[in-house]
Amino acid sequence: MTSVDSRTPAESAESAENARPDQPSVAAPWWTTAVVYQVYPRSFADSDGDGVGDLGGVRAKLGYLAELGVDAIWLSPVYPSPQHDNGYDIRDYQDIDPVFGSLAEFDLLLAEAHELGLKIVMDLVVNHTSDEHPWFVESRSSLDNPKRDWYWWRQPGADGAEPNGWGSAFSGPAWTLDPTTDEYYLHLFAKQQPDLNWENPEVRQAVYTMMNWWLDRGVDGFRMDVINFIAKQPELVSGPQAATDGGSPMGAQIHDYLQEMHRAVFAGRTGEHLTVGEMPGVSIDDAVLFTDAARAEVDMIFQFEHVSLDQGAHKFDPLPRRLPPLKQSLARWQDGLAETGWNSLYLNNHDQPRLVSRFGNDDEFRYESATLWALVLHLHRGTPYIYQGEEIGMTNVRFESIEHYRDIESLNHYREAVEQFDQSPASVLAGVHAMGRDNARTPMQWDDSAHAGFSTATPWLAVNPNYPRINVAADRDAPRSVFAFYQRLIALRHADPVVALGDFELIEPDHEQLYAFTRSRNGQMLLVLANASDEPLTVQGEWLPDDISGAELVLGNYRGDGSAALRPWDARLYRF
Ligand code: TEU
Repeated sequence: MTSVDSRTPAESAESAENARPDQPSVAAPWWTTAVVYQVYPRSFADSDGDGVGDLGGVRAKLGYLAELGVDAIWLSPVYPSPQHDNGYDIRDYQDIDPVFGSLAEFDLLLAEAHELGLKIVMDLVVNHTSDEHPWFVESRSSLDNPKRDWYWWRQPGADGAEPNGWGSAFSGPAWTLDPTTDEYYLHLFAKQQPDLNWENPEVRQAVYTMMNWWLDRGVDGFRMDVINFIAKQPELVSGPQAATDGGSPMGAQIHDYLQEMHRAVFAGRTGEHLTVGEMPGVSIDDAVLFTDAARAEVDMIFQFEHVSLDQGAHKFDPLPRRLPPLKQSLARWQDGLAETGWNSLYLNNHDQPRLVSRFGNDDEFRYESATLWALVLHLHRGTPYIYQGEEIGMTNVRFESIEHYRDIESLNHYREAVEQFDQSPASVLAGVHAMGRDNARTPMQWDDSAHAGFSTATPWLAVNPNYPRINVAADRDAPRSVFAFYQRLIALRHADPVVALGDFELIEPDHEQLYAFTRSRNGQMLLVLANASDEPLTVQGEWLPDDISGAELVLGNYRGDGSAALRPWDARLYRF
């Protein structure tokens, strides 16, 4: 977040480069050359031997992250929480859950990270609280409690039914009847995650006060959980049986709320902050508004289009994956935010299956396909996010029974599908194997010792059984190291303005195997050629520069013989 400069990254950089010595120059925002690493603390490193990762574990691994070369760490929630949704259900916004450590330890982490030049970005979960948050405890206690209106309460519909037909993201209705007052409250996620009523100005002020408290403590920004849902569509909360089921709950006031938040929290601050809003279901046009620097809302958003393409009628019923829709989708977002706004770039996070299993070949070509997707993603224009374990090519897990899973979304889905809809347990489990969030949440694989070096105790979620083969120590010793490849990509973004800011152009959008694009700026051009398939591929086309054989191969995932034919999952970056 830069409150002093309201020009687009492109405009700022342009003027910085063209500036004569006698003119003041303004650099592009710091995050145009930055790479962010997401830590999911539960699963990262356990320092006190209770089987759950913690802040001590993050502190112990700061050197590892500095060596990787990232600029900032996004920390998934570490606040006090009953942990129904692994901390995305917060009981107290201004403390640290004892399972993760203490505020004093958080301050140490922050100081040590800053010492190493690493920023810390907190997870801001303010669409909902835990049902154990004192605000909700008060709100539910009586119809005339002063905090009643801090949440969405509605009277039962006809025959005592839910106020409307909206469903929760974690199965079942989005409304739960509270016996204390015989009214329903709204929860877009689990019933232990009641939605805050942002129409109430007291709620908004309480959140801004809390955000300022963290920034004053020294944190460097916020990743904002489902932030576009804080504004609700009117029919969601006051309509009859909603005809909007399956649509987005986002309401039009969202821009007002984000601008107000910016004024109340960021406007007066100097220094380098980051705001990234997680926003399921938004369009490119929406994104331009959210990330237009002149509007002062957020720096960038996480959009979901490219990770929804393989979802059929239901998330757990994946469709066959094809390359053209994926690259065309990402290219549309590149084009849409080229002039105004900024993209964030991700294929993985704590909610998504592992990229090498989803989009690559996690068996025969694990190294090649992990590095192919790394190269492709990091050469797009935007701020790349790396999710823990991605940098060593960690894969999905296939536990043989639902008992081994912990994620509330998968468990609720399994119960509903098997018990209510009579689906076969084996087929439901297959969906969880492919799409379940625990794929991303198995403990970080540090080495081949017991529990993968994550903990000395039995971990809260079992380690992926492939850890003796796939782990940080083995990857770093290997001649072909995924980690080393990420290091080079990160260094490249820091050093090369074409990578950070160059124009993007997709080539051969309909090709089923080839992922090719150029980046260009000030007469320089980079070309990415990638074969996203198990079969060799001969690249042809009028667009292929004549002088390719003489071009500099900046980075590739095979030892180069300079041949024109791309081997399986061959990925190359050329400079002209
Ligand atoms: O996720 C919001 C979201 O829309 C989805 O990605 C969600 O995780 C689900 O998988 C939909 O199928 C955010 C957090 O990232 C997620 O971990 C939380 O569970 C959720 O919000 C509620 O806070």
